[in-house]
Amino acid sequence: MTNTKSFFMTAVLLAMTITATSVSIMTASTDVPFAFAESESRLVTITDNATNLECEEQDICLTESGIIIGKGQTVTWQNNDYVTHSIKSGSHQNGSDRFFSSPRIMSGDSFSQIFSHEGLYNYYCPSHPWINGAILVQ
Ligand SMILES: [Cu+2]
Repeated sequence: MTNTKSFFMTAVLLAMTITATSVSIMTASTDVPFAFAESESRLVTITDNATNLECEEQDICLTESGIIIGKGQTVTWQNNDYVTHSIKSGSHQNGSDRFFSSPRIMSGDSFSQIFSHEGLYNYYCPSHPWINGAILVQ
C-alpha cells in the first residue's frame, strides 16, 4: 500500500466520521436535504503511464486512485493508455469479489459502473495489478 493510498484510507475514515456528524447536525437544525455537489458521474482516467509499474509509487496510474461518491452515482473508467486494461472489483491479493468486472477496455474506450449501495469498493486491473484504486460510496 502506497503512502497516498494510506492517506486515502485515513481520509475515508475521517470523511465517514464527519459525514455521520454532519448528517445528525443537519437533521436536527435544518430541512435542507443532504446533497452532493458532484455530478451523477465521476470519471477516472487510466493514464498513459499505467503500464509502467512505477506509476503506482507516484500514484499516477489513474487520475484519481481514491474517490468518494454518493449512492446511485456512476463511475466511468476511461482508458487513455495505449494498451488494453480491465477493471475488476476486489484486490490482486484476494482476487475478485465479483461485485463488478469490466470487459477488456480497449485504448480510447471506457467502462461505467453504477454504485447503488454504500460501502468501500477496491478495484484493480488483473493484467497490471499495480493499477488499483478504491471507491467509497456513502
Ligand atoms: Cu491493465
